[in-house]
Amino acid sequence: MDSNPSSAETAQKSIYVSSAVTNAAKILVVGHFAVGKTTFIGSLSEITPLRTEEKMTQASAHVDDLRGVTGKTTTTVALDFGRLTLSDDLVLYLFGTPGQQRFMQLWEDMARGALGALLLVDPARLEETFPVIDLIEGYGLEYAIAVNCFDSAPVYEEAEVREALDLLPDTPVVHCDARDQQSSAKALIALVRHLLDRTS
Ligand SMILES: Nc1nc2c(ncn2[C@@H]2O[C@H](COP(=O)(O)OP(=O)(O)O)[C@@H](O)[C@H]2O)c(=O)[nH]1
Ligand SMILES: [Mg+2]
Repeated sequence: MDSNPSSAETAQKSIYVSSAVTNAAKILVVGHFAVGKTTFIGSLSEITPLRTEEKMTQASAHVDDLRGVTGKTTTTVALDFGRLTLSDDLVLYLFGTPGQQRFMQLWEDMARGALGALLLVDPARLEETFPVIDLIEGYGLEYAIAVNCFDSAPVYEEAEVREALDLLPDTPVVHCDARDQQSSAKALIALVRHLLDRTS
């Protein structure tokens, strides 16, 4: 085997999945509108994420609720997709799945074969998380909570989030900044650890 790969080969390494990878897992990144799903996948994906963002217009004013949301000019019209190699033999495929009611059919497809879901939560809009929890539980998916720490949002301790969302004691709750790669990775690792615990 060539132990000295050419620069072209090195450049391609990050585009293609290594041939050593024997395990691939599908993980959903879910949450309500404007909670940071697209941002999260964008900061973690080693490939240019597939995004299906469109500019929001007046026509969507009654569809996507912008109350309490600042600086958002686009909305996801289908899904986000990214990839993250966790170890020599394990790659994660990240599917950002919108929480809005109009995406129910998409959930049907996305949930199939998924190992689990990372549920992003905006501490300023905790109540918007309930319909998404219903969906996750309805599809029987294991999940972990990642509280996305928006600058102006109230800061809740883990126990407060747990109580407000009525979580089971073993559901992991972590705080993250979806714009930050390391912080997002920590949140994803909390989910993966939880999934491993449940399967071992
Ligand atoms: N301050 C802050 N802003 C964020 C964070 N995550 C996302 N945003 C911003 O919040 C808005 C909504 O994020 P987006 O990823 O589009 O949400 P999505 O609808 O769930 O995909 C965008 O303007 C992001 O730049 C975060 O952790 N902190
Ligand atoms: Mg989005």
